[in-house]
Amino acid sequence: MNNQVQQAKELFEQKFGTTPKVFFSPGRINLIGEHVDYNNGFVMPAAIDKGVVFAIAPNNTTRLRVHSIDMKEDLELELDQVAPKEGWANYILGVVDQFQKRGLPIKGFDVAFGGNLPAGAGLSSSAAVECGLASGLNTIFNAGLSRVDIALLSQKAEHTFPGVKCGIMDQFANMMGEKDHVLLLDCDTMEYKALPLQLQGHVIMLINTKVHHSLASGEYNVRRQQCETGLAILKEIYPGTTTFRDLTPEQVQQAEGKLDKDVYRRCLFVTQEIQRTQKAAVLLQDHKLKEFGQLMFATHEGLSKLYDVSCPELDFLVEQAKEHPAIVGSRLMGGGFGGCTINIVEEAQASGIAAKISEAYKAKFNVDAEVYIMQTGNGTYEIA
Ligand code: GAF
Repeated sequence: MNNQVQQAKELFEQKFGTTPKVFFSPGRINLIGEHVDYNNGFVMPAAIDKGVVFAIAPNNTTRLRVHSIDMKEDLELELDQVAPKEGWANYILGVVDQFQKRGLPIKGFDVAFGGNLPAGAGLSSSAAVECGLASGLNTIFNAGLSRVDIALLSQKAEHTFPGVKCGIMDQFANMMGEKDHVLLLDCDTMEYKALPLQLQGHVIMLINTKVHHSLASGEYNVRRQQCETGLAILKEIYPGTTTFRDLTPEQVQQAEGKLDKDVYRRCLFVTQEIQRTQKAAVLLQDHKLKEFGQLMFATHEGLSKLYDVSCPELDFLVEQAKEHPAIVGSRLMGGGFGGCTINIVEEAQASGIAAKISEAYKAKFNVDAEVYIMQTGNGTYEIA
């Protein structure tokens, strides 16, 4: 990351001629609890040590000037001209729009940003851009936002400009992450515990299918809508229900005839995944990694067969993982439709297994999968 920091600073100084403040904003992984953050469930993400670096300073004008180091593109406009655009600009402009809508202090500013998160891999580069910028603006204009405020503002920015109705997991992990810990986040109350990540000689290995996932494709929002539709019906059947947390998978099964087929499968998955994540949290704290891994496989099964967010490449990687006893658990991670699987693997076997699975993947899809051993890290911070 030191290279990225140096590069962002230098480019900033070259382009804008002033000295910036610099922020590091991480990507995230998620051990378990998928597609339940927007369903009042529990999730278990961690910030990682890869992410996006922002160099930022006020420019004493009424314009924003942003340089994307990776895209080699500039964005420049008057603050009162902020409106949705295409591509990466939306993640920037959505945050600026939220500052303006909330009446927070904001004036003209300059930014150079870039990072080392593989795009479209499901490591949440979008939340990293949103939270990194929001943290920078918060500091340079003294907006007085807390870390949780920044996460919520960034989530709203994603809803309004890119138009993805995401839950809070990614932005929360980005702001609240702690090195060597996973966060057990209750997405209903926003209470969380940082659990020490003790992997007993295992590592977290991601395998990137290189299938480009695009949450904005609309499928994500469709899932969210199906859950809302299902919950409304289940509330009528089971009076007193306020969220999916109040329902068991058995209750959803009993209501099968009253729900559209896809809506039923989504609701069944959500209630199962909420229970699974609660069990997983106990297992992790009891150091029962093998049992924890079994739940990861079960999550994948549900995401693939009930929630329909997998793809042949992800399913193949999880099937391959089952062939290696040194992999205790494997599943697709994040929104799905591509991106990475997350695997918990015996450290001593990790590189050998990575090579074998990559070879099988190449033989099947003629694509070179990428493998990353992940390290956790801290939530967004200013680099001194
Ligand atoms: C994406 C979303 F941004 C998260 O809020 C979450 O719903 C995740 O998909 C699925 O668990 O990363």
